[in-house]
Amino acid sequence: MSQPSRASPPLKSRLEELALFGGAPAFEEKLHVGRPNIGDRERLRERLEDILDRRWLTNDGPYVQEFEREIAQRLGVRQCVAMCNATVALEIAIRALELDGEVIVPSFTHVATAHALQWQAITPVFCDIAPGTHTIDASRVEAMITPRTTGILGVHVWGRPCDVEALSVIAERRRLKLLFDAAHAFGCSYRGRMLGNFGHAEVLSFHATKFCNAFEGGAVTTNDTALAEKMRLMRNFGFSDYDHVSYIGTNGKMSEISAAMGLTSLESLDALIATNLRNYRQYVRELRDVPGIVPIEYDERERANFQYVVVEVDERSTGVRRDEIQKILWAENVMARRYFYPGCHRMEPYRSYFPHAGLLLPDTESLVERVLALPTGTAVSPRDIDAVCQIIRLAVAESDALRRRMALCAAS
Ligand code: T4K
Repeated sequence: MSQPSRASPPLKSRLEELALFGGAPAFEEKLHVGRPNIGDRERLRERLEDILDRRWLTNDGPYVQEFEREIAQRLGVRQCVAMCNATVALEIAIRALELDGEVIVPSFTHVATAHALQWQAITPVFCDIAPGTHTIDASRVEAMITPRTTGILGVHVWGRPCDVEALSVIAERRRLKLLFDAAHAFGCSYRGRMLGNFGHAEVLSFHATKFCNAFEGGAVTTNDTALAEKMRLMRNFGFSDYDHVSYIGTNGKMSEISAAMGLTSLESLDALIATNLRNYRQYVRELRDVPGIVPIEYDERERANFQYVVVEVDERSTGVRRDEIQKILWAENVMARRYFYPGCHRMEPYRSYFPHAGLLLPDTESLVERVLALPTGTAVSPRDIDAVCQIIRLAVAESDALRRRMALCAAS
């Protein structure tokens, strides 16, 4: 796998050196949170030649079928239905499960989760998160159920599993469908079993920025074979045979080139996870003693892909706000991200539909002000991480002087 061959970024030790105050940016090029991991280029080229030779470019081609078999086998799940991306995969799973009316979903997620419901005129009912987990608070789900509720859509944010057991119990007792957005969670487990096996179905993403990418791609996994068959038809306009349509459908097909990239990524999976883990551990080590900067933890008993390095910024201890740290980092070309600010409920159309939703989402509203995702993946070197952490350390150590300078800059 390709490693960056850039010059080492400087380690800054004085406020004057920060780019925000006139210093040269630590990075000449933007350091992104999730640049695509590129696997074995030669294997990808070979597969591309195969595709061209076969002249079979999409529509359930041989590489798509191989990709589906590989995913299903790795997850120990009966069925994997590959799709063009996770958003369409969510939409198809939602329709195949016949969700309707209202579905309970966290607001702390990518807006794709809520949109996949609203796109089909289903109302997303936003539930708060359990603060330490960043995932939907199962103990608050029941209070959100109304006669119109047909399902629960949990999200395994950062690849850390939701409280699957509690949600399954509620779904069963209240006769609701249970779907998981596992866009972040390929390669992660819950109580030793791979995510992708739970609820009625789970949805994976293989987008370019995901640690295992297919350029664009997604999949629905399920142990329900009839449901999988229905989704296979739905992703192909509902065609069950030439000239015969069984369901309303769409075009959710994965192309052969995406499957080729997906298969190539899968061959590097262990190395990708090892790189993510190395990066995560370095961040944890280097930020351990910085007051108020708290990296999220991954349960050591579970399998994880470590594709996100996320810190919570506690302003009371850092003396500097999350947004100020982000501003400093962006000036250095470190494109740290505030995922999932400001929460789906504060994005359109939801903020207009439910202007008071935030009243029921205190932990989400607090979390969106604190999280910051930091660059990781194979495009980020240990020296890059050194430089990023040094900038954060400097900002916190000099927080008073920093804020004074920032205020002066804003005033001038
Ligand atoms: N559910 C959840 C919980 C999700 O997080 C997501 C997507 C979905 C559903 C929907 O999955 P898909 O339909 O996409 O399969 C990125 C991804 O685009 C998005 O897929 C992902 N979640 C989200 C967490 O991260 P952004 O807002 O960061 O923007 P984007 O894609 O421009 O990428 C970030 C940075 O990476 C860019 O600033 C530049 C760099 N980049 C990006 C691409 C695409 C590259 O260097 N090369 C590239 O090819 O959303």
